[in-house]
Amino acid sequence: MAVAPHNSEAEHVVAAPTGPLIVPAVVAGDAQPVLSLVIPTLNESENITDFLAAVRSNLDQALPGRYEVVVVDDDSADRTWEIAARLCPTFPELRVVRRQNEGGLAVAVIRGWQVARGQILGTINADFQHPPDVLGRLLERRGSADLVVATRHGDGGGLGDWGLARRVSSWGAAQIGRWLLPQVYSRVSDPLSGCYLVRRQAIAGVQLAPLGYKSLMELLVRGNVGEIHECGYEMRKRVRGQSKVHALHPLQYIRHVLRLRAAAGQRK
Ligand SMILES: Nc1nc2c(ncn2[C@@H]2O[C@H](COP(=O)(O)OP(=O)(O)O)[C@@H](O)[C@H]2O)c(=O)[nH]1
Ligand SMILES: [Mg+2]
Repeated sequence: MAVAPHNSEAEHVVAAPTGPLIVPAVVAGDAQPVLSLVIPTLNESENITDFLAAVRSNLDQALPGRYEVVVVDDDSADRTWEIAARLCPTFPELRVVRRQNEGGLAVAVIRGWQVARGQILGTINADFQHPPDVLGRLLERRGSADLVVATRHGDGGGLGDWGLARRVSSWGAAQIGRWLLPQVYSRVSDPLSGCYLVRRQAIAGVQLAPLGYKSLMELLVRGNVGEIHECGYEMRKRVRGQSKVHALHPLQYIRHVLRLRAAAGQRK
């Protein structure tokens, strides 16, 4: 009789949820961490081990024993998911989702929250552009808010040493957003941020439908987000690996903003 090979990485990898993009209000089971932090990844083999170590040391200080980290990897060719899964036996708070039938950064984040068990849901990039120590500051700033956003535009925030092209495209994206979604920009200084914490109840049960990179705008339009706090951070330059932004992303962003504008009109 053939014996299946023992594959310890595979044991720790969870399949991505499918179906509607709805975060459940109620979490089954006994394991109920306070915070579930989702880290979306695509070909981050050069960053993932060090980044998870940095997240771990920050969260071990801020919320010892009361958090989980969920890596949502899009079946990366460089096997980021496998590298992350190898850390699971020594990092019990870590879970790894391998997503094989779907793409898109914003959707990846929501898929992670669908398997998350915490009452506070969060996300941060894996490339160190958001400094991992922002996590402790976000938790401190949260207070009674539904949402706390790491922002480049205020309170010690900044773009670091971003190149001119990136500054211009980021400025352009913000101008389009300000024009088409003024109600979002009046509430948050940086709705394009990819690092924030949101209370599960503020988005539970809501059908989400983001396109492309930006998940926060989606929550601000479709969710039931009340009080919002912000926390400034200086965005760093990516040192290892490559940005996955490509030529089609600006178009996808505009389509997403237009879709949200229509959704916001219907909610009025
Ligand atoms: N799961 C998933 N993660 C992604 C995808 N695109 C980018 N990422 C991750 O999202 C984060 C931000 O992506 P990045 O390419 O650095 O965007 P940039 O900072 O705007 O250049 C990183 O952790 C990436 O690995 C995607 O399509 N799926
Ligand atoms: Mg990046």
